[in-house]
Amino acid sequence: MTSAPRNYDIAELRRLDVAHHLPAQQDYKLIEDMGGSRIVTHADGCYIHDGDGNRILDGMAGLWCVTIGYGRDELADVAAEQMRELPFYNTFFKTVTPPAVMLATKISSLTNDRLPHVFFNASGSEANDTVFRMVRHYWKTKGEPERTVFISRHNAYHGSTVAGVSLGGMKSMHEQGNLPIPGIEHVRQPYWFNEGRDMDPDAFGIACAEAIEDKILEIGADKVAAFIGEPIQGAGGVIIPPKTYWPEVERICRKYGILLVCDEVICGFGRTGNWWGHETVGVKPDMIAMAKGLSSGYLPISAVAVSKEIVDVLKTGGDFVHGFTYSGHPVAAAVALRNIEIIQREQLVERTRDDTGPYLAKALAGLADHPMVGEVRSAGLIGAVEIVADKATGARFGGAEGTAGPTVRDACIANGLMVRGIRDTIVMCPPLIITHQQIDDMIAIIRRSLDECSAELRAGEAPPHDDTTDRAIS
Ligand code: PXG
Repeated sequence: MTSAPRNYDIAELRRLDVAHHLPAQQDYKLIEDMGGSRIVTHADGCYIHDGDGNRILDGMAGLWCVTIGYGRDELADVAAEQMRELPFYNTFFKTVTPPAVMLATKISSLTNDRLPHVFFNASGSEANDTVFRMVRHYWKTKGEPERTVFISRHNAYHGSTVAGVSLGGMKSMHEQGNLPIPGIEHVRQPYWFNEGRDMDPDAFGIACAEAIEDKILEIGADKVAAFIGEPIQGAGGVIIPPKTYWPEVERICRKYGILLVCDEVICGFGRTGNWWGHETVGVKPDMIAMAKGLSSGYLPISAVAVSKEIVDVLKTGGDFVHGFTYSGHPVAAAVALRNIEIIQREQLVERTRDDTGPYLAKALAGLADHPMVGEVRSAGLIGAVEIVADKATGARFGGAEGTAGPTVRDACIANGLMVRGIRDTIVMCPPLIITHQQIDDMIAIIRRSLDECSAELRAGEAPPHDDTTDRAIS
């Protein structure tokens, strides 16, 4: 149950928002010109409510995270209980709390104990910072200190900290703050619709994997520490690689003895119809980063799960001097644990795999005949619609990759659906509790919004850019 909305003074909150609050990844001047951000006041199930009285179907599960939907009393109760019993204790003083141990054990079991050791942090970015430091420390401890280089992909998203941005491949983020830091190399992304339509998808997948091998040979295999990738790129535009890609990536990593790291921050916890995105794409990583769906966003928590082989080496290296105040936070861990129990109890992974995922794929396929739709794609409950000016050639509005996505996204929001617009793509990632009817509503709103934007897009009006990753073309 969602508590009744409080009697907020929305106009005053918007004024104070402009005066004092700096939002994430935004153009502050744009927010000022808008007179402040939309104030989201409360939410239930798959819907968010704003201060203007709009009820919006949340096709983004918050920010790719509210897997079990909003308004779960059970999680509020668990948090309150844990706060009363023990609101905080750290994992620095040879100490730990029961929820942290139990959650680590649960995460290990979700990997079938293939990745039995778990390190906690508070965000996806911190998880990837942990990956970065742990991998380099591993190789040094193992006696191969030269192995320091990470290979990642253009248009990957791995977070907003210095290591996260650097591992990521968002050009607009690199341009701010002289990033990436040294020792990170980016290779092409497996984005068939944009970069490979002149090739058979399977051959394109192999070619993209070969780019990794070429890069390894260029750097020198003995200097490469790890390859990191999202099984499906989320913020980059829900890029689902051809099925040949990941197995070939794994083969190449194994051939050169390079660690394989999957960033499961979006793909984990059932999103793609399996517990892990790496299962969906068919590889066995040495390390995974997770966040978002770990707690369904109810509290900030992230984790890195690590193989026995890596931890055995770390055990020979003394202190690994890495960790955060909130590593293994007991309240966040207790909430995450119960969140996972709910996912299991309600069989949301199986439902995504067998029911709602295929239903979304079918519903999206029904959009494919739209004159402005170049491609639809999905895996489980993550999907994308490519917006094109010319269906036959795939040409974009304005003649080059642009911003049709944010334009159509704005229309979707006005029509009662929250989605993301990334360049010329509409992406969706609804809560895993979404129903068939809500999926139908989502697709109907996207169709209607495409129709409504058709004239504007054909007239070539420049739509506003109001979102950093929307701009991230690299
Ligand atoms: N890895 C992946 C794959 C992510 O999607 C992070 C790491 C970083 O997590 P934190 O918790 O530090 O934000 C993410 C986060 C977007 C968007 O534009 C996506 C994310 C964050 C902000 C915006 O869709 N994903």
